[in-house]
Amino acid sequence: MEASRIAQSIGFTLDRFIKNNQEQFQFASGELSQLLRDIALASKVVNREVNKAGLIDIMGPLGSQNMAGDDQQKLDVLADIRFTRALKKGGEVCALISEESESYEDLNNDGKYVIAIDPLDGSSNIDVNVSIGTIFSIFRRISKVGGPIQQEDILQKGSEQVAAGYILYGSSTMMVYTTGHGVNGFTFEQSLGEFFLSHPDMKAPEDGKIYSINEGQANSFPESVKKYVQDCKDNKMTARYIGSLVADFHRNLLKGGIYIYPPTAKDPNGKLRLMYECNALAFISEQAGGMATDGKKRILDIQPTTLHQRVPFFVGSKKMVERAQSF
Ligand code: AHM
Ligand code: MG
Repeated sequence: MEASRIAQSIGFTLDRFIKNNQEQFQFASGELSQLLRDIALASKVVNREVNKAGLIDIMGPLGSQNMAGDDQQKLDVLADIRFTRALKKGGEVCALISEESESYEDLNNDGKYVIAIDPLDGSSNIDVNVSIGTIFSIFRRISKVGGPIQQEDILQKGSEQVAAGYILYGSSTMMVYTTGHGVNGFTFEQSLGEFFLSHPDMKAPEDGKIYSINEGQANSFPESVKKYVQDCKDNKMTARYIGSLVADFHRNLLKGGIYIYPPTAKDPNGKLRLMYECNALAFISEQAGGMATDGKKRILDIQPTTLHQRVPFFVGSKKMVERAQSF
C-alpha cells in the first residue's frame, strides 16, 4: 500500500490532532502545540536509537551515575541529549528538569513553559530488549517571561501541569498524552515516520484484576501494603511486573490494574520521583478516570520541595487504588 493510502486508512496524524485541538488550551498561542511536536520529534530519534540498541555498541553502563545514584546507561544519556537539544531549538521552554541532571537547565529565557522529563525510564531493561519509556510534564512558567527562572517556576504542584505524557518504546512505539481534556494515544508507523491516533479518548477501567509491584521487596513493605498484596492474592488477581514504569502503567491503563511502588527499607519514600515520573502519570491516570496517590494523599496535590524528591506511588484503576488505600 502506498504511503498516503496507509495514512488515510490509519487516520489522524499526531501533528494534525495537536493542531485541531489547539484551541482547547487556555493560552492558545501555538507554543504548547509546538512543544508537543518537538517532544514527538525527539522521541522518533530516540526510538531509532532504542531500536538499534542491539546492533551497535551503545549498550551497557556508561560507568557514571545520575543524581539519584542509579547507574546511567548510554541510551539514558543519549535520550537526554536528544530531548534537551530538541527543546532548546524549539524555544518554547525556559527551564528543563531532567532525571539525568542535578539541577534544572536554563534553556530559553523567552520560553513560557517549564518541562520535567525522565528521558529514558526503565534503565534496568535497556540492555535486555524489554520495553522502556520517556515521561514528561509541562508547566506554565509563573515568573515574568524574559527574566531569570525562579524557584516558583520549577517547584510546581502536579495539579499545575498543562500537559503530560509518555512515550512507550515497546513492541510498537506509542505516545500518550493529555492537555487536561482526556487522554489520547498515538502509535508510531515506522515506514511513514509518523504517529497516528490509535487510542482516542482512553479510559481506565474502573476496576481491574492486575497488580504490579516488586514483590521481591515484600519483607520491607509497610504492613498495610503487605495486607493489600495478600488481599490481591485472596481475590485471585494476576501479578504483572515489567520493571519499566511506563510499560506497567500503560498495560494497567488499558486492561485495568494497579501499580504500586511503596516505601521499602532501601527507599523509605519509595523509589519513584515526583517531578518527572509520578506527576505525569498521575495526571494521565486521573484524566482517564483512574486515581493516583502516595497511599494517603493525591499525588497532584503534593507540593515538591526538591527536584529529585521521591514519593510512594499507587496508581491505576480507581476502585483498586481506593481499596489499597483503605488498608
Ligand atoms: P529508573 O528511573 O532508574 O529507570 O528507575 C525507575 C524504574 C521504573 O521504571 C520501574 O517501575 C522501577 O524503577 C522498578 O524498580 P525496581 O527494580 O526496584 O522494582
Ligand atoms: Mg526513571
